[in-house]
Amino acid sequence: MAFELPELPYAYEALQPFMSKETLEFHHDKHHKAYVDNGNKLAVEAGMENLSLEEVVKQSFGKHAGLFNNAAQHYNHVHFWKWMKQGGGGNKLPAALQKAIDSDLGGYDKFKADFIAAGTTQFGSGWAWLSVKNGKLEISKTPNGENPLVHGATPILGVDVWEHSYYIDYRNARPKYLEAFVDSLINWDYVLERYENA
Ligand code: MN3
Repeated sequence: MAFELPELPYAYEALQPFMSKETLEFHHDKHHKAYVDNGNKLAVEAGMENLSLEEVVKQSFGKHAGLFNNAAQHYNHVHFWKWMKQGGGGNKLPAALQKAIDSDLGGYDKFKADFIAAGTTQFGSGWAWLSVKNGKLEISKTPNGENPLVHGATPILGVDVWEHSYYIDYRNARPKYLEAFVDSLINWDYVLERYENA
């Protein structure tokens, strides 16, 4: 089925001052749209236009680099918009998530430090992730559009560390962007929904 650019689930101004209207206009309207348009063309060329998005991501990995890059980035961004909300972030987590982070990742403070470190140490473009693998939470990082789906895990939270995600608002200060994402933007309700369905 054809990929479609979803509407943002909030107004372009909603995430200010942590993520500006200008960043969301470029990031959603230009970057994400390009992944959708290119992905649709390349899916037809690869004969994968009738597969679900997840199947395109998994089946193109390592085989069709152009299609994989665009389809995976479409998948990543569909969820990235929903992983943020106005008034989000911080350490008031839904109980089930708090429990899993305590038992699998050593508590919220360690989760926060390790998640930010994953994003900070991803050299060049990529993503930092919180995923469920074999029933347990894990933190990881991936280059470019790659995501945990192709490593047998289900991503329940991800943060985009491509420069287009933070350069307008934070210039080169990627750690400050990651700190703001964790403290003020994460939509823990959507993380919980992904966790319960993982
Ligand atoms: Mn992006």
